[in-house]
Amino acid sequence: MTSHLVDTLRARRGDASRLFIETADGARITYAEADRRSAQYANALVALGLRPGDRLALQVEKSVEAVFAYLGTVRAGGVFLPLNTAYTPPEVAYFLGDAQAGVFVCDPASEAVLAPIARAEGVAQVVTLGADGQGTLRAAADASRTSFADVPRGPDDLAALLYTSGTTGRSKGAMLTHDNLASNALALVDTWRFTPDDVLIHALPIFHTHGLFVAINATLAAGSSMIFLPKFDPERVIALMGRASVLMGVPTFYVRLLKSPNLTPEASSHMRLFISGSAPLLAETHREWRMRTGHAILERYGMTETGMNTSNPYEGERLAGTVGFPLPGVSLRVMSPESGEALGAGEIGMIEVKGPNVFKGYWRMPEKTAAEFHDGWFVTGDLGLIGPDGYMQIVGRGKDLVISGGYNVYPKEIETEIDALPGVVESAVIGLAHPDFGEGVTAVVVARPDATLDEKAVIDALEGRLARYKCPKRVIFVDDLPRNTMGKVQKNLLREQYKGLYGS
Ligand code: MLC
Ligand code: AMP
Repeated sequence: MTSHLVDTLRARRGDASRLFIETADGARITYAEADRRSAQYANALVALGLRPGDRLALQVEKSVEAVFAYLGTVRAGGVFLPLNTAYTPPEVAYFLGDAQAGVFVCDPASEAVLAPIARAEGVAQVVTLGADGQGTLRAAADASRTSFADVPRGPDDLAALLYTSGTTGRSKGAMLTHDNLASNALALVDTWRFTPDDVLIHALPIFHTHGLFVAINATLAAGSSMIFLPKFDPERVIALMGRASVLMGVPTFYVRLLKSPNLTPEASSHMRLFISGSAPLLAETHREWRMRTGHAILERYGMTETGMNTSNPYEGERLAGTVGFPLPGVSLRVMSPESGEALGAGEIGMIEVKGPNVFKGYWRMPEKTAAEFHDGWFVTGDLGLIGPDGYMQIVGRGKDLVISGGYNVYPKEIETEIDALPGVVESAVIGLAHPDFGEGVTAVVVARPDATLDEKAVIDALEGRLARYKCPKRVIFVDDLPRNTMGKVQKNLLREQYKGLYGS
């Protein structure tokens, strides 16, 4: 047995002297170099004590070294646990403790704050990696051998643990196996017709499924290359289109690109594919993009727990407002919440998924895992329908979730923090249409009559406790929250009442 994911990603790539990554400052890394560098990281991690199955948590800025750390972890048989750089120290402490991470990699600038926290959570080794690619982990890798015998791992062994917040309680770690990632990468390469000649503009963060597995694993599996940008910058992306072929983005990317006068048919004529996902792409954005560039954006649908589930067709019509068809090997059904029966075409219900892409369960949460599976199908929490033509549409969410710029924000987590503030009676957090982020996190707060709270005080109080993107963009004060006869807050009424708040 060898490493299932590593072997799958290598199987079709061909000539190792081909380019894998070009960085923003022009460095060019071949596949052969990536093999050597990831071997050095694997050796360094083993020397640090990482054993097969151990979790390596990492909260670092985007860099090629972080990609090597990902590949090195998997080659060493470890479980990769990337953390959003926006997470605050209390949030990081929870993930490290819950995952029982053996190694934590952080930015050198955060080491003084995070190393004691990590040690208090039982992490044995804390090493660093900065945005410039330097740090103690890098130094250890540089001093290590450039060859490594990949630790044998089978299809069902864990390769990654990705945390996703929940509608109740704390975040859950989604256990992703080697085959979850491998099968999804191959399905995407085939569906999107990736070839070794493709050049992907990589402008997404690499701590979530989209930028890490969809973008990087598909590139590796196809033996193609990517231009690796530290962050999304619309003008830079447009300037690169002349020598790239694919862009993967969240809807906010497309909304911001459309604002540039430099987005023209000529600027985008070298590109063959624009892909959008992680949040709903407005049909209006799809239409506008087609008018401005001549390209139809290909929208797909996925989740942390499942990787990618559906995609609009590469050939054939990419229908605005739909997420297309199940990927090869993946099955979807739409279930009636009342009868629990599968619904027919056009009927709205809960989307459930089955396939090699579906995760193994939530880390150390067997009850939560059991509650989210229904006869072996994973219950997504998304509401949708399958049209008569087979295209799937997502029409809403059965889960209380706001998606802002492609990041998930669970209202319960924000409400808990707001409710704990002095002077707050209760709160309801909702998502309202936002012209840039798709949805804007908005807090509706009932304050005690004697409280002197204002909008800024609430937002400032959340800073340091919650990642910035989770903080409300606006706070509205009300006397009471609307409730139904069961006493449940009627968020739909609040969303209706404040729908124009962000002016879209
Ligand atoms: C940044 N900010 C956000 C935000 N991103 N606020 C709300 N929602 C967001 N998504 C805030 C910051 O906290 C900061 O606030 C201010 O905006 C500027 O920060 P920035 O870092 O300069 O932001 P910017 O670079 O403009 O980032 C916006 C963005 C980024 C859209 C480019 O959020 C992004 O890359 N999103 C992609 C998310 C993603 O990869 N999702 C995939 C999840 S996987 P302040 O107050 O401090 O000034 C998944 C499965 C699937 O969902 O199907 O793919
Ligand atoms: P995450 O937990 O970050 O992986 O987010 C997954 C959720 O993002 C899904 O359950 C959907 O609600 C949403 N999502 C992803 N892609 C799309 C899409 N194309 N359209 C609508 N919602 C999407």
